[in-house]
Amino acid sequence: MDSLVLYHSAFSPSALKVRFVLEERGLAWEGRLLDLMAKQNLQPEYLAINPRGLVPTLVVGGRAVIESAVICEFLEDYVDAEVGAPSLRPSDPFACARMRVWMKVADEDLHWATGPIPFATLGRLQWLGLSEAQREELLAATPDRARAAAQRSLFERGLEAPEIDVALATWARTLSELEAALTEHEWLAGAAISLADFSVAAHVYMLDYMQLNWAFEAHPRLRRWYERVKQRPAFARSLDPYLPAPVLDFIAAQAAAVGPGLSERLAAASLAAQPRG
Ligand SMILES: N[C@@H](CCC(=O)N[C@@H](CS)C(=O)NCC(=O)O)C(=O)O
Repeated sequence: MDSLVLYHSAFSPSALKVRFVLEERGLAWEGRLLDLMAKQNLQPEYLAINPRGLVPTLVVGGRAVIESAVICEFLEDYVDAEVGAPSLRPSDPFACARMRVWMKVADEDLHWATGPIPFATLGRLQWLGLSEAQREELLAATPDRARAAAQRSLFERGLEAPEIDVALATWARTLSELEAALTEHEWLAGAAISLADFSVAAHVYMLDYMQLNWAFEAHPRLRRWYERVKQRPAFARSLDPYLPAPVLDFIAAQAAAVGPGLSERLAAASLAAQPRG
């Protein structure tokens, strides 16, 4: 099998999803870490392999595969069945369809609900250390203009930015959906863990480190599911190497200051949540 090289970053849920899968399958891979707040993802060398300037990218024997969900399914197709741990894609077509729905929820909904919260808190602190000219340069270089506009809003308004209310409303609705799905199966797609669980867990991890504790208190099946995911050896192997103790301590201190308020806002958003229609 060709070498697997993952361009990633410590906190990106999209990158974390792929690290979970590489580790759960027991595949050998090399990492190239990029600093997203410094926009290393927009350097010409990286844009040459991923013109969208986003992480992750998996380079397989010199050929790039982009988009985290596509990378996860690519690995299922590319890796010989006998290599590594069992497949994370169910063979039953209905379970596979459920898996893909959760992967879409992770990419299309949770992706936009996860990023704003750490950006408005931890990322904002990092950007406060830059000059206005440096910040403008980073924003001007961001190819996706909607993403740049959201980053500007989150930098200027922090947790009061409208993107945070949208994020909390999305989380409120999705937490109910997850709790309901977990009444039917132990894992999101069925009786066995699948790409669905890792795709969603990569986002639920943000609720954990930002201390939005209400999410776990009010959704006991989700809490037990997340505990089961955390017990997989792949979970620690995907996170520990990238999170030195001083970084974790810093995040815990910031999260302790904002987590309770965000939890209250999430509980209120849940009362107002409309089912998906
Ligand atoms: N749909 C893409 C999303 C990738 C994405 O948005 N990555 C974020 C980190 S989670 C990123 O690279 N952001 C860079 C930036 O905002 O400049 C995937 O799943 O791979």
